[in-house]
Amino acid sequence: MSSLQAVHNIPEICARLGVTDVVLSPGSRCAPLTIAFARHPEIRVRTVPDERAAAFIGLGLAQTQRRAVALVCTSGTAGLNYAPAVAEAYFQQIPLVVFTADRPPEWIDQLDGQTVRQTDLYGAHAKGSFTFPTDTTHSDAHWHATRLVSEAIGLAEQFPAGPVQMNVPLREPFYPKAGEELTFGPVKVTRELPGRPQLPAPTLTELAEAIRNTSRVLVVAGQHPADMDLLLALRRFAAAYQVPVVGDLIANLHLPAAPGYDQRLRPLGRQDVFMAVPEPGLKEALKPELLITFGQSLISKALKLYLRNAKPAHHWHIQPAGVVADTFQSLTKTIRMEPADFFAALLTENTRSITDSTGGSEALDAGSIPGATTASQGSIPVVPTDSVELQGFESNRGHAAAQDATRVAAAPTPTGTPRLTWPGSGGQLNEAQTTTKAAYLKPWLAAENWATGFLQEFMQQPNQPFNEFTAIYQALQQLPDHAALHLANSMAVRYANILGLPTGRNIEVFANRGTSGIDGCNSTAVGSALAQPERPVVLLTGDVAFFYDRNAFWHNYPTPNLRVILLNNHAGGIFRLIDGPRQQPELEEFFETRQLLRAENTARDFNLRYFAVSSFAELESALPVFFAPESGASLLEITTDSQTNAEFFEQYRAAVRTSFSS
Ligand SMILES: Cc1ncc(C[n+]2csc(CCOP(=O)(O)OP(=O)(O)O)c2C)c(N)n1
Repeated sequence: MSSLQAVHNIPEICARLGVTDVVLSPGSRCAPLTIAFARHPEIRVRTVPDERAAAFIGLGLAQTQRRAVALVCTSGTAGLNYAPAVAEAYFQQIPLVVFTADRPPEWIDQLDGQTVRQTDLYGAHAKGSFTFPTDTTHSDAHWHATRLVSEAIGLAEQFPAGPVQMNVPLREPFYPKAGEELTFGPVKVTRELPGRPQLPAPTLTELAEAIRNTSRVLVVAGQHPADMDLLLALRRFAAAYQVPVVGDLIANLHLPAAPGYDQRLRPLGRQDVFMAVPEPGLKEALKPELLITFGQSLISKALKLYLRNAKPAHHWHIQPAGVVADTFQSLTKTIRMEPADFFAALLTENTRSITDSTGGSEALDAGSIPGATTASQGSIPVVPTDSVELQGFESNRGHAAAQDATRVAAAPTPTGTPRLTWPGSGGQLNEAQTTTKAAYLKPWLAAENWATGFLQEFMQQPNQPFNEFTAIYQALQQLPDHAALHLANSMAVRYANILGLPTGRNIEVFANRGTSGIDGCNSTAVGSALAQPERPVVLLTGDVAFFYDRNAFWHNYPTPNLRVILLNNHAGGIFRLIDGPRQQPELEEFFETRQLLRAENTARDFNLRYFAVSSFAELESALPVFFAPESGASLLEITTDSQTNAEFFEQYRAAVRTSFSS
């Protein structure tokens, strides 16, 4: 088989294995790949000239589609420009199959043009690196070539998903001769059928027993894509075992778990606020004995440091495969399951022990509840969603004990006896267990309530100077339902994690927190917008991150659903907000890198509808028009002063301290 035909088979294998999208960047050496992908009837091809932007756009597509996206570039530095997105994909576990065209091996290091050393180009930041055979005339070489493409896609998608490189050395001619027919004929593919690991029943029983018998059990979620099975299982688990669950915004635990599901059962998310309270009594009351985690990184530095210092006696991390980080230096067990399966399995286990003791069974067919099915579970205990309630959020009864124990007393918030109740499946815990669990749950719920009330009051105070923290608060309140919210590094994602989202909205949150780079935030959001044209995609970004990645918009694909909110304080404002750089004389020139750019020209260049605001009144009138579907791809530039932002944020931090202790 000719080399050109072997390359022509690549998109056919991709299509057979479910890859639907490829992002190409132009070049000569990659021409056979470009032509093959461009001509394939089942693959959507887009071309983006800047490879760094192209790779992040591919990442945004793959993140949304939750399947591998292919990238194609020419030889030389083109592939090196993929590196930031490849690293992000590696740490955020997003499947990318990266085809880098190359010179044939005999021409490497021979002073030929556009040549670098492309074998294993991404080193430790790719899950694997393959070399496509240069000569495919022998039938074994043909078999090898097709096999490798299947393997690369399988490896990229296998948990933990990630980027895989396929280096493709190509000899001239790159273009089919007149009359030469290249076909998308039948190809042999090898399909991966992923499994979901399970623990043996006695092990699950032991773990459930340990959770029941430990008074202070805390669940903390790191970055995790939205997963309805997980949300439902986790909320039921929390109710059944009476444990607090804490998640950063990027853990996506704030989403409604199922249509009509009671929002009061949502996990806690205001940890950035209450963990900043310098109150030893509160910190003591929140200390876990057993910490259960899943997902990837945390945004909340305060929570991370707290848990590191707290040194829980036991830390279990739930992750089906791959390297597990000992983030809190306390790791004692790695649980090789999908988090959704783990929490669902413990509910089954939990019910089994109740059933054993009461002789009755509460288990129903999980399939009858929206969102309740998981691939592996049989039946789980369920109750009608509208009968689930979280007592204590509404009433004011019995708060005195919590006040004494934790000094959450000062909280101007709804109070009461915090107890998660789940009519119909109560009684899993015996009385003593219920009492100790409630005593630990109480300060967590009270702290969350306090923080929620505090934020509401603080953010709505009159006579504020125009500042980005409050501007973001106002913008978040008006996000369209069902939006995909992309949060750029670094203050955008941090501010949003403090503020949270309005309750009951179906807003999925994304951020490049694998490597926390500012270099591809626009492009990732563009990829997300291209992947789901029917859904509003909103990017919240700072000015340095925005101007860094302007080439995200340099292509010919419309994104009418994209809304970019640019917080322009003419500087890397974060450096004025964090201790260290803000005290140094080098702050303005070397950390903030003050710049005078405005986005109006960028908006004009890339055909984005442009809105500019520099007061609360302007913001208020711009937001509804900006978010309106008919506005099309739009950019809202919110101009603030970084000094004012820093002062206002400092006021907020001081208020967190003083409001709590007053
Ligand atoms: C590729 C990359 N270079 C540098 C950094 C370090 N860095 C983190 S935040 C930041 C400034 C971001 O400024 P801006 O986009 O205005 O947002 P904000 O200051 O509000 O966070 C920089 C340079 C990074 N995270 N990634």
